[in-house]
Amino acid sequence: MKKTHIPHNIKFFAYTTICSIALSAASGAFPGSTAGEVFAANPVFAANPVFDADPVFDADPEITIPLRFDRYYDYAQLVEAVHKLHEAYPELSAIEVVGKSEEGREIWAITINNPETGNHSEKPGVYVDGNIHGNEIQAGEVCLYLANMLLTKYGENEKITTLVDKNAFYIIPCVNVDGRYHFFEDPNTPSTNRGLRIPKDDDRDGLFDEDFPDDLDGDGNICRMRKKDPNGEYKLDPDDPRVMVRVAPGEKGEYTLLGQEGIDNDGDGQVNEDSEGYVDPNRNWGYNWAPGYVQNGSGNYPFSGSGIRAIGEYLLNRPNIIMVWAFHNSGGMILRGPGTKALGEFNRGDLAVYDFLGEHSEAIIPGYRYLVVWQDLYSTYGDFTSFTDNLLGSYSLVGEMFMRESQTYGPDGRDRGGEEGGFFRESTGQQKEMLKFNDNVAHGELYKEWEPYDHPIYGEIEIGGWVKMSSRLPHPFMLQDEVHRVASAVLFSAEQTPEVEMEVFEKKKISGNLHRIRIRLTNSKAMPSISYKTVKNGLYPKDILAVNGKNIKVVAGGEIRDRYNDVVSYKEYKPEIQFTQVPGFGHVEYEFLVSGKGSMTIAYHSRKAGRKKLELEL
Ligand SMILES: [Ca+2]
Ligand SMILES: [Ca+2]
Ligand SMILES: [Ca+2]
Ligand SMILES: [Ca+2]
Ligand SMILES: [Zn+2]
Repeated sequence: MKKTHIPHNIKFFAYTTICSIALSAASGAFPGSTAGEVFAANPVFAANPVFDADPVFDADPEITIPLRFDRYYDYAQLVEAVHKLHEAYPELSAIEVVGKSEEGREIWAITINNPETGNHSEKPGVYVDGNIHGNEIQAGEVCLYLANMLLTKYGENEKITTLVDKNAFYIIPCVNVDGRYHFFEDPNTPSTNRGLRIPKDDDRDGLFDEDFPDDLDGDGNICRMRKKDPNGEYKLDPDDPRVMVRVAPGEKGEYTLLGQEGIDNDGDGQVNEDSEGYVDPNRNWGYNWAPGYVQNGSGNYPFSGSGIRAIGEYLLNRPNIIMVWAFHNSGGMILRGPGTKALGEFNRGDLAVYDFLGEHSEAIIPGYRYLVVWQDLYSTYGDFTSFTDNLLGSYSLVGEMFMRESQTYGPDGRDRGGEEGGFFRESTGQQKEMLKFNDNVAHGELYKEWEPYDHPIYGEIEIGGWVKMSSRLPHPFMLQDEVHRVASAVLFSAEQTPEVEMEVFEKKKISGNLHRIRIRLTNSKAMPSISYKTVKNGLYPKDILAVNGKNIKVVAGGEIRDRYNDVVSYKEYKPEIQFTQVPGFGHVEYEFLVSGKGSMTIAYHSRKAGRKKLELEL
């Protein structure tokens, strides 16, 4: 199979984030709403000046449960949606502020768990987040969708009810809250406003973030500039003059492309050379971190992002988390680590789990491909899932949501263009298909027609191209389908978190008051009770199987290697405590030789696979 490289965060974007200069035209789009009153009456919102200052919020429609997924929620609406979910299902959910961003916005988490079946910290934890890159907003919607599905279908759908009873779900719909806020509020391209709001002097002139792209025509988008030029390298496509085609060698050109919409704000002779940031929040984690000269955008030191640090602590305080999902856009990929080749491949046991989850995810979300980060894309240092794989001991997957191919115009939804094009340098064939989609399905909402503009440096130019809500985001009419399937892959992984049952399969009197007790721990799901990597690195103690009782003494105990030939590897000291791992779709067996009379307790205690207890009378 030919590998297509579809990076969502290639270096190119490191220099294309932009700054806030004007509010989008969305303000005032929904007059007559009562959302403002709801908002003001809520002390949580009222206490936060960020909300009070948001003029867009007051004009938007009221958010109701079940949530709608035919629209995108801006930052304030996303936070309100989290509150509304909790208010509608207070018994199954808890919400909290995990930390604050550079600009003081709150990062909210919602925990979904049925406390009647146990404390969240004693259940296999499934952590899901999204929108660590500010522009990747559907990654927030899929988190809201998952939370909405778990809560609204609890008691209605048997599978979902079982999962909410079995697991603890920790969901942070928006990691990069400043990024999401600015993506909605400011003019952007589909790929800008990714990073953290930590000022950075990209062009090393001593000034920070002094020249970002500018929304010259005031339409809320950063599009592209082109200028008529008989010596230019481009001409217009004869079928569709919106498409620019590179001229053949020796052929006369018609146009020069001038990059993103903008002017030379600081008069240094360069246009758009130092925009907002750039610290990439997905390169700022404290495992396999590397400085900027190795990993662009990594920040000055690991966890320099205040929200990133807060989420790191949040995770380490929840060692029961065994499954992690982080959502991004785009490309239609399910990615696993390792982030760099030097980290080494996962061992066989963990690989089997990843492959099982990855292959089922591919089936649940047709078109998505299960890939390995360093091998199929590029090396990433200090990325989130390297941290969770290695320091949280979880199985971790990244979902790159949305395939642009499905926005093309044609029966197979695939690129039918001639030449090969990368993700952001589409073939002209693909461009034309996407424009037909824009014209006939999205009714012109995704593409800004080229229009003349008088530029202070370039003179008579044209501005046009794909708008910010295009390209990496499904059109709202496609959103529900996308988030439902992707959330279903999360549900599948939750189903595969360990489910350990404990039984006494033999209780035999050997002599006098000496008994032989044999115990079996069976795991009916794909994930082991603790990952193989965790065991190998000694990240946590293994699971504990402990026997005790007032009037009993454990004389010997150990794992049964061969039940038929009575091969047991006895533990030399403290035989009443055994350390174990229960493999996925497998079991382990232990033998205890116990003297004495009366009752005894057998307890299994796993950080990630829950707890079990049995009482036995001798
Ligand atoms: Ca600068
Ligand atoms: Ca900068
Ligand atoms: Ca514009
Ligand atoms: Ca400049
Ligand atoms: Zn991303």
